[in-house]
Amino acid sequence: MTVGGGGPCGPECACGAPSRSAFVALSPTRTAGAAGTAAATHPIEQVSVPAGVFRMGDSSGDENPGDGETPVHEVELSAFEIDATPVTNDAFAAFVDATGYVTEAESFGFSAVFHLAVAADADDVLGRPPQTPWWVGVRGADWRHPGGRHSDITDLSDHPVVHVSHADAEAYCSWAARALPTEAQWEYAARGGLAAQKYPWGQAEPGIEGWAVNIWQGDFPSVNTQLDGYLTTAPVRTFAPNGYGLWQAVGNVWEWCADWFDPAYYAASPRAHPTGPATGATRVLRGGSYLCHDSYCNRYRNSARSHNTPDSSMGNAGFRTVSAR
Ligand SMILES: [Ca+2]
Ligand SMILES: [Cu+2]
Repeated sequence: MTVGGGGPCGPECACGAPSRSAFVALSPTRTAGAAGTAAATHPIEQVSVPAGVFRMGDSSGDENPGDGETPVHEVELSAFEIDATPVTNDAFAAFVDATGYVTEAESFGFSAVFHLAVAADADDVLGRPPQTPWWVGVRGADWRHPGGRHSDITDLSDHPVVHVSHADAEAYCSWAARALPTEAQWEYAARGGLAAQKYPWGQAEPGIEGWAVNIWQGDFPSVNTQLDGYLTTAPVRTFAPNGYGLWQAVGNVWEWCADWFDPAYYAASPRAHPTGPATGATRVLRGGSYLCHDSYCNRYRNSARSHNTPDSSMGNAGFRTVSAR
């Protein structure tokens, strides 16, 4: 279900933030970023996903109109290694310490923060896009300051890094000699060896037997009862891993994939090793986030898709990596 759903819609229909351009009229001038090079150690545990064939897409009838979760189609993949968890703040700090990399949120001077997570002075609040007033453009929000200037990551070292753009994620991957997963790799890994199931753990709805995923409980976007324990991000090893050893493939934070987004892609996707459309305007995001709620954004499912421009960043999106192709 989507608010005002029923037709094709952009990322504003999902719980991802609006694209950076929605805030840009309100933003200061961008300053140049910089990246050096240094020998990398990718400090995230990896798990093996065996070669195989799976049925990609939504077979449960939960597809969001316009997201392109169908047709279900067979995909064949070679074996690969994928991070057991999203890249953490600690891991991203190692990358930044080694290279001096400046993220896009830092160079643009702002990022998108969920309204209940803002920790900034009023004059750092750039405004709220009218379609999604729960997203606030906050000057000074970046990966080290997830709520704005008055926040930090002192107690969040094992939380997923957020406020990283697709370009930032690719820069990390270059340093780490890794790659972003293709969308097909991501979904195959999220399924954890189970066929045609809605969630990484199977078909059971979250909350039936305890909360197994960090999403939203209560009335979105104002009242979060936090039955799962978390208003925003949770440590990356919260709850339980799936059959391949991936933690929190769904919920917690959206994860950037390598592919360009096209809702029509599945109808023409090659069977072997699909890598997405040749070009596009937005990049794929997978897995949903702590803002997903059945009444608003049910994208905490294996097959759910979202997307945003490669320069966009927000407090509920990060990434995990795979072995370089
Ligand atoms: Ca939660
Ligand atoms: Cu969502």
